[in-house]
Parts: sequence; C-alpha cells; structure tokens
Amino acid sequence: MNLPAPEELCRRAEEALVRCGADIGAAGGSLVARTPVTGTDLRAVRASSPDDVAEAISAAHEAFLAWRSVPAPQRGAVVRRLGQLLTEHKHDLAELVTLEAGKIPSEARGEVQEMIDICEFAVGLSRQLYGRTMASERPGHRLMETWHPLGVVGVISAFNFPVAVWSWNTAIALVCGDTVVWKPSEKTPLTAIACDALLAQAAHDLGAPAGLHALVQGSVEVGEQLVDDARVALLSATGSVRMGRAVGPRVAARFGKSLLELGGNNGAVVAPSADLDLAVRGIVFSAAGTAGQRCTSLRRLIVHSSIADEVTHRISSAYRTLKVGNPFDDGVLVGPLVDEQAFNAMRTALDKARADGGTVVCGGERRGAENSAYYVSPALVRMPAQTSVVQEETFAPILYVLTYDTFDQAIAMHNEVPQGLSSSIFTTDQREAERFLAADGSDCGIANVNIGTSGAEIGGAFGGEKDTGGGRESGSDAWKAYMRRATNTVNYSDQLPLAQGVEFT
Ligand code: UN1
Repeated sequence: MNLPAPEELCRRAEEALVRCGADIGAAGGSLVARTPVTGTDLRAVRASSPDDVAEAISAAHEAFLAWRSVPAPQRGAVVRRLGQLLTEHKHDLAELVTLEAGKIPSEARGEVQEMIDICEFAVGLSRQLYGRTMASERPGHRLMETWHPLGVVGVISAFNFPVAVWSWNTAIALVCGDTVVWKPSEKTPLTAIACDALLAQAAHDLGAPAGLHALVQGSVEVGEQLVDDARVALLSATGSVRMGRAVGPRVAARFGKSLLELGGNNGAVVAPSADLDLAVRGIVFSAAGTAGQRCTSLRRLIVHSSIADEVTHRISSAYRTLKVGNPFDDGVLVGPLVDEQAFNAMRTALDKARADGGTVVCGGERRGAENSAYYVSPALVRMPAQTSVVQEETFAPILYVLTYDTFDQAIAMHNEVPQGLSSSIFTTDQREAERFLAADGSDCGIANVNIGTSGAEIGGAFGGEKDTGGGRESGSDAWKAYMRRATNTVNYSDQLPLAQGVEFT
C-alpha cells in the first residue's frame, strides 16, 4: 500500500493550522498528535495542567456572568461570524480531520459542513429561545416560563467527530448565553486547536468577553476536572458507554446536569419488499463508511430469511469493490482505523464471532501490514444469533447479518441490544415502515425509513436511549438542555387568590 511520506503530512498539518490562525508556538509538550494515515507522529502539543484547567473554568465562569446578559441575537452574531470563518477554512479543517481522524476528504468536508449548518441553525435560534404562556387558574394572573442561560458548559468530545460534535454544543451553548470549556479527544488535538483559534477570531471580531471559550487538552484527568467542578453546570460528553457510566453518576452526585451521547449498536431491518439497489447503497455507506467509526455506523443487519442470501451476496460484491487505503487518494472510500487498539478490538470481535458460530463472508483482513497504520477491509459476518459479541459496540467496520421470519421477530431482535442510538428499516410496505416508527417499533433515538443509520442532518435532535445515555444535542429543541427554565406567576390584580382554592385568612 502506497502511503504519503510522514514529513509531508506534518507539513500539511502545520500549514492548515497556520492558515486557521492557530498559535502553535514552539514544538513541544507531552501530548503527541498522531495521524492514522501513516501511523506516525504529527507534532507535540502542550497538555493542560490541573491549574490550567481550573483557570479555564474560572475564566469561563467570569465570562458567563457578563455573557448571560448580552441579548441573545447579539450572541448569535458571534456564532454567525464563526460560521463565516468555518466556511472560509472548510478545506483547512477538513484537511486536519483527515490527518487526525483518517476520514476521506469528502466525509471530512461533510463534517465541517455540519459545523457550518449548526452555526446557521444557532443564529436563527438566537431569536427564537421561546418560553410559553399558560392559562392561569387565577383571575388577574399570568403564568409563563422563561429560559435563562445555564452557566459553563463542559464539552468532552471523541476522535471520530473531532469538530462537528464540539460545534453542535458550542454554537447552541453560546447563543443560549453559556460559555464553553472543551476537552477534545487526545487523538485529535490539532483539529481542536484550529477550531479554538477560529472561535477566538470570531469572539475578537465581535468584541465578545474573553473567557467565552477555552480549550483544555490532555488525558482522562483533564476531563475528570470538568466532571467534578461544580461551576460546570452542564457536562456534555460523547464517548463509550464505559465513559458514560463513570461520568454520569459523578456529575449527578453534585447535582450537575449531563448530556450523554454514548455508544450505539445500530441495526437495520431489510424487509422482503425493500428496494434492494437503494438498500445496499445505504447499508454499505453506513457500515463501511468512516471505516465503521461513527457512533451511528450500521453494525447489525436484520434481513428477512427469504432474501438473506441475495442481500449478503450484494453487499459482499459491493464490499469487494470498495477501495481501502490512503484517504487522500482519489477513489478511496475506506480510510484507516484510528489506531492499533481499534484494530485489536476488531480482530478480537471477529474471533469471538467465529467462536459463536459466525461465518466471515468477506473482509476483516489488515491491508498494508508493512506500515504502522491500520487499514482493514470491511467485514461482513453471518451470525446464527445475536450472541454477546453482537450485543457489543466494536468501533470498526464489522457488519453482522442476522435473519428473521416475522416482522414482530425483526423488531424484537432489533431492540434486543443494550444500546439505542440509531436504526432504520428498508421496506416499501407502508404498514411496516409506520410500525417501525411507532411506540412499539424501534426503541432508538433515531429511526429512519429507506436510508441508513448514519449521516443525520443537524436539524433534528441527535442522541439515543438506553445505554446510549438519553442526551439530545444539535437541532430541534435540544437547546433546552443548555438553558435553565424558570416558571413565573405574575399577579396583576389587587386580590391574592391562592391556587387550588386554598383559604388562608
Ligand atoms: C458521532 O458519530 O458521534 O449522523 C456523530 C451522523 C453524523 C454524526 C455522528 N451526523 O452520522
């Protein structure tokens, strides 16, 4: 496999950072930015000390005290400017995303586009942070609710969407009147530096208070400081179920709010009436795209037994044509796994699947093992049942194929796993489609018809149920998690009637 020279990638990263206005200073620091493209180092980055983190939270808290009183449409202006800068630097950010996360450029640009889209959404929202007015049971009284800024929002993001998830949180938090302290994945420190520089520029251009946003870098201890600091009013964390189990109770113990977007184990039902040309395209994008490293990646295919052989055959034929390799090369659709650990997890899962009676139809091999990067061909595995390995999320391109006979069975199998992020059904039978979306259908936060499980638009609320953590971010009314609600009762009469008819004289 032909990979670029590591020095060339270092140069490209450096140049993209400089174009984004990042102050990268002298090389040095204990955090090493790496590229999965070649499996080599890009540069050293300074990790934040405990004092740095404490200072960032203090500054964000100070800034919040001023920012919360800035009218929301003016706050939106900072986000509008951020959106402009992201548009200008779309190529630079996408380049860094490919370098650090290994995504193919088209997907990397798509991720930056999500940032631009959420900025647009947030600017509109800055004039629509509506409360309601309710009918009071008392004469001469008005009952209403008002939404107020919440405080400092701590954002912990994962390597696989190194910039979009930060922007979902940050764009919404800023218009809501909150300030943000961001701890990105240790695997993607450079994209974070670039985003932070662009937001600094936007804040500066609009004269916003210093401390509006901060970037803290490092390992798990840095995140723990955000988890435990009572000044962090909302902790929004994306990552594994294991991480969520550690974070959720700790934030709850101090009565902080948390927004958790944890693992998915997303399934798609393929019904006998499905348009198979369309279904196969949707399945291949969701299962093999991003090398299976989206939390929305398709991992379980629940196919009607009458078409299982044909569907498996069509997918394996499509898989065999997928070009795996250097994501910067034209025509490549599957880039590298993020690191060796990811590769080992994939290998272990495939071994377990075989031990459980599964048959690897195609894929699963490492490509270009002479390099220190980890490229794999997407694996398609027929399973006799949803054994324990199928119940787990393995962050790699493995698609398990299971069969069903009745629609009720398909729904039961679909909902059998602990996670509940995304789901879809391929069918042209309207009754089946509606049943999949009904209360006793898919139990996931995202349920689609005739599209794959991944690639959601920003306009909807994003998140899932069960072990996925229950949080919702991005569009719709997800903004409500970033504000506090006050219920107000105003008496404009000269009487003092008590609610529920209570007499107290
Ligand atoms: C994630 O993998 O954490 O729906 C986010 C999608 C993207 C976001 C994925 N819009 O696949």
